[in-house]
Amino acid sequence: MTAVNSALSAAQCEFRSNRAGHHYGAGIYGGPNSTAAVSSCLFAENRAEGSGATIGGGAIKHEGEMLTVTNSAFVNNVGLLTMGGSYPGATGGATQSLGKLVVRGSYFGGNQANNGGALAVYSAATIVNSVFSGNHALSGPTLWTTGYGGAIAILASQPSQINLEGVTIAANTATEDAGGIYFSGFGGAATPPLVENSILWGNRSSNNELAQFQEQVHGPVNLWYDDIDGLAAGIPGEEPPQCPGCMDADPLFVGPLGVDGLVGTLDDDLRLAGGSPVIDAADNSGFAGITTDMDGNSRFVDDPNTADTGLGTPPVADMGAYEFGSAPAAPTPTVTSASTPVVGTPTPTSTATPGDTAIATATSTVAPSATPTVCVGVPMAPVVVDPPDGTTLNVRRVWLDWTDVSCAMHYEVVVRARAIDGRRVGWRRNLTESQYRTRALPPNRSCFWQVRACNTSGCGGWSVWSQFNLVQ
Ligand SMILES: [Ca+2]
Ligand SMILES: [Ca+2]
Ligand SMILES: [Ca+2]
Repeated sequence: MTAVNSALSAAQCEFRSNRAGHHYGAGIYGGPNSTAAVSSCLFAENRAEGSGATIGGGAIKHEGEMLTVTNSAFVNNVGLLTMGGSYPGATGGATQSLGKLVVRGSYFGGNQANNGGALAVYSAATIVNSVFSGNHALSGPTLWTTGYGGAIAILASQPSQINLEGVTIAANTATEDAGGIYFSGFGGAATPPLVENSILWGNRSSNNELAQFQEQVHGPVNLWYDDIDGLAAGIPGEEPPQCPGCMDADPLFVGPLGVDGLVGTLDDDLRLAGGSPVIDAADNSGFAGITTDMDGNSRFVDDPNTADTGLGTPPVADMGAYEFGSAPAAPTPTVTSASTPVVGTPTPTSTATPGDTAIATATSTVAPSATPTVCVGVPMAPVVVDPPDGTTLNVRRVWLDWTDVSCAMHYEVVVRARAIDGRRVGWRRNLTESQYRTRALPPNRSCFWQVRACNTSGCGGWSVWSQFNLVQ
């Protein structure tokens, strides 16, 4: 699919085994003046290969205004330089991003490219609650430097804010430098990225001269409340790495290879096992505006068996993509005498594998039709449906739509201009339907909105912030 001067959105879809030549992404190409929003999609075995100065993005190449990726999975996509010489290497096996990028709740496994096995980032980016497992950066037939950044290569050459929040990066490899995250810094011209509340574990590079720490992350990256393999040993002969609130301890993943015994496939389970040192060890403020983890469960859950070593008012969040012990509230009897079946919210389930969250959003928690719905406590957070995150619209009044939440009696919506802490331009409480049409909003503006569901017990968590852009 290609978008130029337009808004593209794709949901609950699969892009498989596509091929692209020297310039375009094999799955999606977002060209100049476009936005693209992808949600609940699987990208598998797409390849962008050939020769050229900008080749890459096996699944998605993004040169537009905004690319939003939500609850999706990228597996075994490839960006490769096949004939080199004076061309630089292909970057971003899954996604090559030259415009603004937001990734939430997504899985990247087994992708490869010359630089940035999964992701190559050239511009502002926010990556939240996502997993990178078994991606690979491999040297190419070129005079340029290749084999950098097994999971992510940050190649911005000018100031751009790049944040990783609650990200798990494990068992990625690079032939040259930084199996995890590589940041060149371009002579100090680029803004140092922030890697916060994240796990970098077991990433490797074949360059034996590197310290174990540099195999996880290389370059002037700001680190804050992370678990990093080799941090304690640091880089021999250099000052210890600056990493406040950080640790160097096995995060105790449940099953990093999954049942197939292979790294980089959809069944890799990077959830935390009991006793993991990263439980209740994050800085809550880093998750401001984020209410859920990669499974769509609450981001803030206390584990009573773990001392809180993180920062913030309990419950304290965990490092990495998954919150330990977080699950949808278990129902116990009361309320509703529903004679009609009530269908629950199709949020990703807590038992789903990363792949399931990508392709199986239809698996909802459905109450048996003969049984009255039981409700206790506040409702779950709704999931934003429309407009898809990052959409550009040319209307002034916008229809907002979200999933019905079981046990909700009414909804509350907030719309803010320019930023999630910007001026409030819309606010409604006591909405009895799961949709709302705003009043006329300011033109030529980005708006951010979220919604929560309420009942007699109070209001549940807010949905993830969603953005739309108004042109007119
Ligand atoms: Ca596996
Ligand atoms: Ca605790
Ligand atoms: Ca916690």
